Amino acid sequence: MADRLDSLSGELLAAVDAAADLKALDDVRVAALGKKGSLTDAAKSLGQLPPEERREAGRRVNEVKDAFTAALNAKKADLEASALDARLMAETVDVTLPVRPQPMGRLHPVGQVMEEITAIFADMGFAVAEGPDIDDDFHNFTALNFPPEHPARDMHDTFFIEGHKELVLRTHTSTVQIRTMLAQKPPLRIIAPGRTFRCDSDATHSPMFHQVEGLVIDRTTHMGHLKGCLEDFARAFFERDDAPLRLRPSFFPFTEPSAEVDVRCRRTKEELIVGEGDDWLEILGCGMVHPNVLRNVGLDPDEWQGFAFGMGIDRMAMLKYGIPDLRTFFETDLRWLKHYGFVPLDTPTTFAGLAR
Ligand code: 2NL
Repeated sequence: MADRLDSLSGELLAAVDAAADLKALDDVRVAALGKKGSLTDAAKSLGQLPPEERREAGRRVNEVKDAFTAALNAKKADLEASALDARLMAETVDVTLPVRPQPMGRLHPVGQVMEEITAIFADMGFAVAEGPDIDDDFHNFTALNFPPEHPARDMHDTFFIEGHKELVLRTHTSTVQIRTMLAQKPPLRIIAPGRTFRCDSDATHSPMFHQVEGLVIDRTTHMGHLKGCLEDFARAFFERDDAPLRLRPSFFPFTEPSAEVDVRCRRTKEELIVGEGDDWLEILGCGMVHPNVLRNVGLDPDEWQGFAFGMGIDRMAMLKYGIPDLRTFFETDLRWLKHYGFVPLDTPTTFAGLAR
């Protein structure tokens, strides 16, 4: 028995030493300590020994087992370390390589201009508000002082949701300002950028388009604040020291007085220059919030007043970046996007420059 154990010990330790990987090492373990393993067998056969030999042989079996287990664990740690080393070598990343060999993706001009406009008004202290694309008649029309059954509702070429008489695709983002005025106490200073929908489609109209509306409500807000705010905006957006504006009287159900806003410009055969020249270019609509609108959201017009404005983002993008046809915005043509799109990560900020 003693001789058998000595040679078994030698074999086992040699097998541990020879195991090339973790799988082979586990095979060695099972062959020795498994149900039919060689060491398990040796332990079982102790019972057949004469009692006087049994004690010494038992001690020796445990000794061999302990030495084997220790060798097994040491070898296992060794193999695991070299397996990790090998994996780390195989998975090395060259962090000096460029993230992308070529910047492939481009941001759509609509998203870019929306970010630009948002950055400008955020800088002036406006908060950004959002709301649902589908809204009800109250938020889209009634609260905004559109009389019931009034042709102004048709004027908007409204998309109605089939089977839901009260629901429409919002025709302007004013719905968001109504929701904000109902939910928050004035003073308020918000802009609402987003998608809007009207049943109209030609070279200058798309059934889905984008708008930014702005709203300021305070106790003494007046038309001078409105014009000053829009002048600051125009200078920032067109990136000019001066971008003179002209307000022309107009009509919207939700403002009184109402005005259309033009920026000074020069048109040549090839291009449109904003901020100089003798011509005017319409860029947005605005006015003082109608007292009825204030009443409809529970504000006392003798205590609160404010201004509002709205502009089409798609149109602003066409003007600023010289894109001639609105329809191309929504054709998802990758060559067009490569030409008119913007490199990601150059996020517009008023301090680093809006578009680079
Ligand atoms: C345009 C003109 C405008 C507003 C939008 C507004 C919103 C509320 C109350 C009063 Cl909640 N007014 N928005 C005011 C004047 C003009 O948009 O031409 N948009 C493209």
